[in-house]
Amino acid sequence: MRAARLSALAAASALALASCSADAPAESSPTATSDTQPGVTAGPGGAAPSASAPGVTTPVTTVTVAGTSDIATGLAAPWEAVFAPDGSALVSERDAGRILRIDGDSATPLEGPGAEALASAVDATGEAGLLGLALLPDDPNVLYAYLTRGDGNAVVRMSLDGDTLSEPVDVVAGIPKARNHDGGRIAFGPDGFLYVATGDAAQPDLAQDQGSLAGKILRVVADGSDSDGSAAPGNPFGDGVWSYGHRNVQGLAWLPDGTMVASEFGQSDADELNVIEPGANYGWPVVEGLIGAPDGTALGATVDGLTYPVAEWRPTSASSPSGIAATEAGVFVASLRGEALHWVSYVDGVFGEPEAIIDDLGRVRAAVVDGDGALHVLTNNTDGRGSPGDGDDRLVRVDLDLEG
Ligand SMILES: [Ca+2]
Repeated sequence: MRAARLSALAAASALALASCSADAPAESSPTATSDTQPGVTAGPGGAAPSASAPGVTTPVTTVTVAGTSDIATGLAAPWEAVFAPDGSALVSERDAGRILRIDGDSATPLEGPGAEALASAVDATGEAGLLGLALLPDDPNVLYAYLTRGDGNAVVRMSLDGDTLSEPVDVVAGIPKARNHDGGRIAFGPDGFLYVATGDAAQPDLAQDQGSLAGKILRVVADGSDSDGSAAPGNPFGDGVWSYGHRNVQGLAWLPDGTMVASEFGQSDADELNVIEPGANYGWPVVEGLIGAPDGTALGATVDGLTYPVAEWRPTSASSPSGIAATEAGVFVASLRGEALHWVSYVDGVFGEPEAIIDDLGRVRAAVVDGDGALHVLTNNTDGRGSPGDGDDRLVRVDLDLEG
């Protein structure tokens, strides 16, 4: 076994970041812009050595956390972070309907007609609000957002000129909403189409209803044109649906071999990590995890038309998974009630048992990889369900040791 550790430079950098943020109380942190939101501070960011440094031995069989460092603190109910090519991060704040740009030491709210429209339209009750974000891969000045509005959940598109958002245009509207189970993650797949994770809107039978957008993963055209939101070519049913039978999906990612994975909240007995295949039925509300499956059903199997998860957590207090990231090291899962970052190995196409590699950040909402391959997480302790600590909520860089 060969250890593929981060370079000495990376380790030194992580230590420097950690000591710097520890030494810099919020009120004395530099603020680069006059409209930087008080209370939100951004720590040292900038170019960072990759966590997936060349020379990593794959498959990765052991992952440990070498260190963590705050990139931004003082966030209010953050839900998603996406990284722009310039290294800055856009972070959605669920309840305010606000998007912040974290860039070096500054945390600047986006402004303009789009920002005003999001803040006024957002219907943030329970788990609903401004949720997922995605930048168009071919043009990072085009931003997609998933939000709960009066008329349901919707995906909208805006253009981004500096920190100014244009008026939103609907991409997908009419996704059933509820106080809970709103899905909300959006992500571009390696095929260039936009995948949209929805929830069952607390109406479980909608997950099996082919005519409803609830309890689905959708796959739609999103290229910044008038075609946005139309069914992507090759979809299994000729409409926007890619997979169904989901209770509440909030994590979407692709492994380096193209395998699509999604996290899913269970009712109370079993949370799920699923491999997503087009047209597959993931079983809700007929089954939850492997519970209800015929005796002997294996993880990842498809039996009697239902596809079962490749990994489970029992009971749901062990995880309650939201965002996920996938790298050559496997899958990283942000766990809310489980108050952890879980890692699921992926070796020769086989997923391992979930393992908590971070358990001291409280609730974790998102796991994201930046343009250099470095893993980041968003904490989720300020939305009323957690116990906020100093600096919460935070965008945290996670440096990993990988062994294979
Ligand atoms: Ca299922």
